[in-house]
Amino acid sequence: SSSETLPTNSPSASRLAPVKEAIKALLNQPDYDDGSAGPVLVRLAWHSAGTYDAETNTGGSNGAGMRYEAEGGDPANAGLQYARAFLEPIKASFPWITYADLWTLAAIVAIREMGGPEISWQGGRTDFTDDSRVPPRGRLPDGSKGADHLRWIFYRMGFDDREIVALSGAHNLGRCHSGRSGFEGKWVNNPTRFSNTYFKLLKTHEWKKKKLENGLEQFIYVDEDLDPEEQEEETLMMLPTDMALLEDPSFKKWVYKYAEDKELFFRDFAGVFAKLMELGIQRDAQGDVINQENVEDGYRS
Ligand code: CCH
Repeated sequence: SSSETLPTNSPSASRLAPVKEAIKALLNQPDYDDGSAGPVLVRLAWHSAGTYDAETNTGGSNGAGMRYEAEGGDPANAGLQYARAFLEPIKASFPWITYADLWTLAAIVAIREMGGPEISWQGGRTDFTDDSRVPPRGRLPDGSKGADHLRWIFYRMGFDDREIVALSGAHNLGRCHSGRSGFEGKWVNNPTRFSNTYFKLLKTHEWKKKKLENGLEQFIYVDEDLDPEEQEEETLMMLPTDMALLEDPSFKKWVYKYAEDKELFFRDFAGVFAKLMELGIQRDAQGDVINQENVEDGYRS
């Protein structure tokens, strides 16, 4: 039976199936951004996990601390309230699933639905019941910085250079919003389709530095062959941290490989995103989560 192959505090496949269907059904959001909730759901999961600090074993995808102001109100998490709001009806329909599991599962379902790889996922996360274990602010990356900053942030989580570049490929999805991060625009023309286009564009286009009205600097590409109106619509962007992947030889190598080999990128991304979703979670030999409290009884059925 499934109880022999699945961790006992992770929801069973049959229990998860309708939750996954419900996530798929909410992705199409004609009035939101580029018509999909997918990209912002992926960012929610990433920011929920990307607070991990390996040395102190704090932060990570357990707890769903962004429900509390201490974490949710971090300017780095601006806009992620939309992602959480998209998922509220699902939480209401399936109250047995924890927020921490729902947020990570939603990203995995969304990536697959947007044409990305199948990513393995295990449940069993619990939700904090107060904000006492919410990680300190300042652990998420700052887009205006360079390669040293990327290493500082991602080495802290336990990732290496190849993994940093693979993870950055998530910027195939979604966009920057001037009212959230202060940056503006999308990385690729079809930002709701998961692919390696981000790496191809990073490698081939000529990116020009542009100072925004708010003082932030980003890089843009304008197709000079288009008429002015189309140029406005089709302007693409890169963050300084995205450009840092080109400037640093050990990062650049992987940008070029992923630009040329979509399958390699998909394989690496699937592995590294699964690893990201597991940050801060300890499991025993059976895959049971061992460092969580309050696992609901429902998870054991
Ligand atoms: Fe990112 N990201 N990200 N990012 N990100 C932004 C948007 C998305 C950085 C900065 C930004 C990852 C890594 C980094 C997504 C996934 C990932 C924005 C715009 C900034 C700024 C936010 C806004 O204005 O709404 C920096 C710096 C790094 C350093 O490496 C990683 C890793 C992932 C996932 C694996 C996704 C998806 C978005 C689009 C969100 C949306 O709302 O469309």
